[in-house]
Amino acid sequence: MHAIRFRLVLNPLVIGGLLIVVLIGLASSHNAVHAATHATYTVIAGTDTPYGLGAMAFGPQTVKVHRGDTVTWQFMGFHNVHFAQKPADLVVVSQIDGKPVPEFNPAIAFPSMKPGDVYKADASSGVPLPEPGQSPEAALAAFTVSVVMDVEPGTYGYVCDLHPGMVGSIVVVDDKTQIPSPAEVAKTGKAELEAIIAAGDKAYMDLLRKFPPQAQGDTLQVSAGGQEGVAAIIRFFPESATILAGQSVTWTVPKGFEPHTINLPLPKDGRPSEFAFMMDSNKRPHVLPTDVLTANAKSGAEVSPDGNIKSGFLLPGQGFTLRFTKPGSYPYFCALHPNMFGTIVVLPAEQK
Ligand SMILES: [Cu+2]
Repeated sequence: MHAIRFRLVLNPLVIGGLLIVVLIGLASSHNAVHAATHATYTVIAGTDTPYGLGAMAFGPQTVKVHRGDTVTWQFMGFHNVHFAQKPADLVVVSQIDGKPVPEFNPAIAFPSMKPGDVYKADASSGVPLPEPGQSPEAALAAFTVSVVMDVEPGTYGYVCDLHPGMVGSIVVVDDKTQIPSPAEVAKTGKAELEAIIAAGDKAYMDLLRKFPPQAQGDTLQVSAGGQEGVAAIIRFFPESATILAGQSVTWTVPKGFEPHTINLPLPKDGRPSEFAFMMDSNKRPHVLPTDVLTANAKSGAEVSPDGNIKSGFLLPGQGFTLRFTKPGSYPYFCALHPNMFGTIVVLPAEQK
């Protein structure tokens, strides 16, 4: 497998894409043929805007189908589909070649179903990973997940493992029950997601007002991301700010879906990979976090003269504080989210 040479860049979830392609290529016959009477319903998985706001929801959240109908997911953001009641752990510690190693959960990274399979409890779709040279957008567009609901009438819940709280359900009803058409379902799904984005837009403005770019007292408060219901905003508020030498910055990750990191300085040669792909001696694939996700500083630390700080994973609800004693400009980034940047400008203490 020459694929093991690639190190994947981009998003934390941009992992093992190569393998997925290989697996799907090997396994899938793409020959799900259904009776003409069976309908196909499309559910939209998330919606990401170019300005960092995303809807962490399936639209529509609930879709009714008849037995034998197909449900297809159209991915408009980085998500997966897992037929389970609760999400799997994102990172697990595995024995790899006799050593305990934290790795991106293979149950999430790699698919256990292929397009056109009949529903099976606990099956999961894998994640929409770019192949080398492919853009994340192209990877999303090419990512196909569909399932034939040839199962007893009832409610079948599913989750996105990447965004705990992002849940959907498929209700299978008997043939006599009238249900909305695929076109109506598509319209409902779009409207549900638009409403989430609209609420997120409003929250975005509120965050700009709520987090001014100066310290209050001796500490500048920065919101690492924003959250409004199931809308997530992948930006720092404020993105740039000015403090005085000796003051601190506290980043807080709002309760919600998205973890972040605080890393400084900016990398010299492009974005570092946050995960690396490897094969163990049994030829099993693994996706391992790299050094950029490994903490080298504790909250409360003073920024060293070379300014090399890595917070490690900051989970929703967690905070991280740094004290800046030396004047200068300190750009930083989140190692999990491309385009998530901020800058702290530190002025000498006597001036403002
Ligand atoms: Cu982030």
